[in-house]
Amino acid sequence: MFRDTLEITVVAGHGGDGVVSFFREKYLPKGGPDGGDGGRGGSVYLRAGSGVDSLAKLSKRQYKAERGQHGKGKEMAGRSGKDLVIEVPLGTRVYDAETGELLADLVEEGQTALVARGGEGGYGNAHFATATRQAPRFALGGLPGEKRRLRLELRLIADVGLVGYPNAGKSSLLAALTRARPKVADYPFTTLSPNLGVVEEDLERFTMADIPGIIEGAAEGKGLGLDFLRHISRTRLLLYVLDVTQEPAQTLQKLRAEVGSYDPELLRRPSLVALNKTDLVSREELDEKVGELTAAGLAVVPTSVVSGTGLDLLKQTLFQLLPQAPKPPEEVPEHRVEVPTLKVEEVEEGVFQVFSPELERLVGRIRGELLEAAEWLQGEFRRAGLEQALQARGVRAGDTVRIGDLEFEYIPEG
Ligand SMILES: Nc1nc2c(ncn2[C@@H]2O[C@H](COP(=O)(O)OP(=O)(O)OP(=O)(O)O)[C@@H](O)[C@H]2O)c(=O)[nH]1
Ligand SMILES: [Mg+2]
Repeated sequence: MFRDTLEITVVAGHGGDGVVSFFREKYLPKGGPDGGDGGRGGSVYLRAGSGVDSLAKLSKRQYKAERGQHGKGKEMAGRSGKDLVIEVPLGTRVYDAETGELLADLVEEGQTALVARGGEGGYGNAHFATATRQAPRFALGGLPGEKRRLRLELRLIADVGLVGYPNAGKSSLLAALTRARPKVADYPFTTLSPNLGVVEEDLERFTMADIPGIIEGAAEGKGLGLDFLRHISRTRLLLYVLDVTQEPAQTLQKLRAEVGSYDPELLRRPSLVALNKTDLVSREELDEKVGELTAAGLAVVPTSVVSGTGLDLLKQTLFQLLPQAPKPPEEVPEHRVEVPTLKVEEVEEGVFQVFSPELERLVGRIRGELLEAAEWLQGEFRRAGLEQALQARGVRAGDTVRIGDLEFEYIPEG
């Protein structure tokens, strides 16, 4: 089965907690703090590999990376969670399913995207020991891993895309020019999913994609429709395959109308016509049809897969045209930037609440004695710019400041 769109949920591992622990040994009543850090949670990655040819193998709805282990005494850090790498086909685009944002476009072998970052592990109490704070009875909890719903969309990557009505001989051409063996049969919609082949000559090569036949209304979803037009959107050259016995000039016009209503840019892409099944018409009829098509402004190569005529010329023409064909335009994934926000509001007279997801989360991560962590937290608050924010809001010495569960009296620096 071929699948070209899919939604999955990826969940990175939770970070392990740091622990509160003190060194203990016989005859040594009071040892120093030795609580180890928690391990980082595993992240989830998508990696493009040519061994995967469809999204169908991704059968699970949810993919979860391992969590990080908690720290232990004797300053033993918890083990990090294993990363999870999901293999996807070349040409997979990755969108955030909720926002629609393009996160990655995996077009090269081995290209990898981080789609859910593992949660950071927390510090054990050993981390917080200083000359003046020799026995901290607090540690930091691990952070949750990122969770995201993804929409995956496969767009084949090929140099040449075969476009034509059903039964025109697209799959036959692919089979004649490459080692691919797509199904060929004398009825429309034989091809239900795209096929890729490689055309080779000496050291040169290009790839060719055969997609299901396109009919009028495809751009609005008729026939196998839109889904497959997407696959030609990344080809450098469109090869229109026309059956010489089926009104080729009109057919070309209708095909181009469909392609253009899907994406007008595709009409400006380098194109060529293979006028196929020439074994079925007389020399005169062929000349007449070629004349009509040439008038439409596209170069025409008459071919017959049955007799083999024109196949070599078609191949040579494609080799000639391709170097000039530009790479199709790429949408560049937007860069995600997180801006930390920090707001201070006076909730009652002399009492100020700090709204900052970053700082609230930090306070929420404290394990053990919250008050003992206050001094260390102050350093973190300073780095986050809390001092300036409080002063800007007019907080004065002696006022009460609240962040999450923590409440303290404000004493200006210095
Ligand atoms: N006489 C003749 N028949 C051909 C030629 N090329 C293909 N055919 C026949 O035309 C029929 C359709 O060929 P396919 O290659 O399956 O056509 P297609 O365009 O891939 O069709 P869909 O996958 O349905 O869109 C088959 O019976 C082929 O044998 C040709 O050059 N001459
Ligand atoms: Mg076919």
